[in-house]
Amino acid sequence: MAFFGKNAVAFLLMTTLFGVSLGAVYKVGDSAGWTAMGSVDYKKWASTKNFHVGDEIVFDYNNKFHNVKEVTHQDFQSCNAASPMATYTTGSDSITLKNHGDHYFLCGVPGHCEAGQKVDIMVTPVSLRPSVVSLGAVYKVGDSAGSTAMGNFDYKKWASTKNFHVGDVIDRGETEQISPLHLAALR
Ligand SMILES: [Cu+2]
Repeated sequence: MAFFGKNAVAFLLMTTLFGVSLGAVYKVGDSAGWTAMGSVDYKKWASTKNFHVGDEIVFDYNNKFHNVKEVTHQDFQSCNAASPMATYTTGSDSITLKNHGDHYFLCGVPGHCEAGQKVDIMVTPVSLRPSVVSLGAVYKVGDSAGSTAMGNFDYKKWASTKNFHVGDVIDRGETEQISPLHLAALR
């Protein structure tokens, strides 16, 4: 019974954490995709978005004519594609945003960056949900029965009455705080 209770709690934690962490997917340039035709103002496009760590951006283009290179700020400014930090060439490149700050992308085909095929993806820190920001609750597994109680305590029912969030503390003899690190470890 006790082991089942722990699993039920872990399962609930995972579903809760995954629910918090689901990232958005943005197609760069929307329906126009990644193009040098001048039909998309990528600066304007990016300015309407609110990128967070864990979000995914997708570059969609014909790879006979374009590519995607992640470059430094300086190379972004000068449209220098000669020393990229990363190069993507599939024509449907999914990139997961892993860090805060600016991520600079341009097309390395001569003339394209100059024609406007460049985008600055600014990733802002994750804004936690109010319920997550609030002081974490402490849940003693099994309440007064404790996690080692044998037999007649319904752990599944106990867990189903709780609403776990990052920052909450699980107490099953030793305490354990739910942190964003758990979240990463669970992925
Ligand atoms: Cu191009």
